[in-house]
Amino acid sequence: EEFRERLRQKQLSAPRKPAATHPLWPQIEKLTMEQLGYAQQGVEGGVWQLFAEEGEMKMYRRELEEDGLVVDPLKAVHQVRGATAHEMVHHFWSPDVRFEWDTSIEQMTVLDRISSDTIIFLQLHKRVWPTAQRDALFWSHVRKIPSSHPANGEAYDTWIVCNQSTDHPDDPKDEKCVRVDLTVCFVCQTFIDPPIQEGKEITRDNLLTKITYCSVVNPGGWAPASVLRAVYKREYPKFLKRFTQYVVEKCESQPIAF
Ligand code: 18C
Repeated sequence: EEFRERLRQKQLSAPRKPAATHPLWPQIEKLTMEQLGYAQQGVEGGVWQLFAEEGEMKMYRRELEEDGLVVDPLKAVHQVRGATAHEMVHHFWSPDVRFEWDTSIEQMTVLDRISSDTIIFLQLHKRVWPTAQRDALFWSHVRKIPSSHPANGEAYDTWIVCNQSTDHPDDPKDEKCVRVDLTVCFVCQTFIDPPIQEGKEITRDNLLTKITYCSVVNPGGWAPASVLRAVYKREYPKFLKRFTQYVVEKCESQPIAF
C-alpha cells in the first residue's frame, strides 16, 4: 500500500515529457515500426498453422522453443463491424478499462507515464497450476499511422499498440513470481464499408475494422509445454473475441471517434 501511495505521488508530480526525449524512445520507435511491418505480412507460405477459427477470427501459431521453453509466436486476424480502429486501440491501450476485458490479470500498476501515448505497466497474471505465477513489466505505446490514399481502397486509417518487456527502477520485484518476456502488437485499420452514399452521414453500420494481433511470450522459467500450449489455445481466442465484443458494445451508443 505504501509503495502504491509513493508511486501515485510520484506520478502526480512528474512532468509529462514528450516521449521523443525519453531514453527508451529509439527502441520504442524502432520496434513499433518493425512490428507494424510484421503484422502486415500475410500468413501464407506454410510457416503459420491455423489453430482456431470462429467467424471472421482466425488464429495461427508457429511452434518454437528457446532454451527448452515454449515461446510459440502467435498471429491472429479478425474483422469487426461497428467500431473504428481508434476506438479499438484506445480500449486495448488504456489502463482505465483493462480489467473490463483482460481476464488473465490479477493486478495492474502504472509504473510510469512516459508521455500521453506511452505507459510502463507492471501486471500480475493469474497463476496457472502447476507452475509459478507470472508477472510482466512492459512499455506500451499507441500511435496513428496516417493513410496516404484512403480513396483508393486503402484503409481510412491505421493504428497500432506495441507492448514490449523492459526494466524500470520502480520495479518492486516479487521473488515469488516468474517474469515473462513479451512482445505484443495490436494493429487496427478502419474501412468505410459499405461506402456512404452522397449526402448521407456515416453511421456505425459503415464501419469495418480489420485487426491483427501478434504476440511472442517467453514464459521466463519452467512450465510444462503441454500445459502452456493448452492455456495458449484456450486463452487467446477467448481474449480476442471478448475484447472486440466489449469494444463494439461499449461504443454502440457513443458518437463515432475516428
Ligand atoms: O495482449 C493482451 N493483453 C495486454 C494487456 O494486458 C498485454 C498483456 C500480455 C500478457 C501476456 C501473457 C502473460 C502471461 C500470462 C500467464 C497466464 C495467464 C493465463 C490466465 C488463465 C486464467 O499485451 C491479451 C493477453 C491475452 C492473454 C492470453 C494468455 C496467454 C498465454 C500465453 C502463454 C504464456 C506463457 C507463460 C505462462 C505459463 C503458464 C503455463
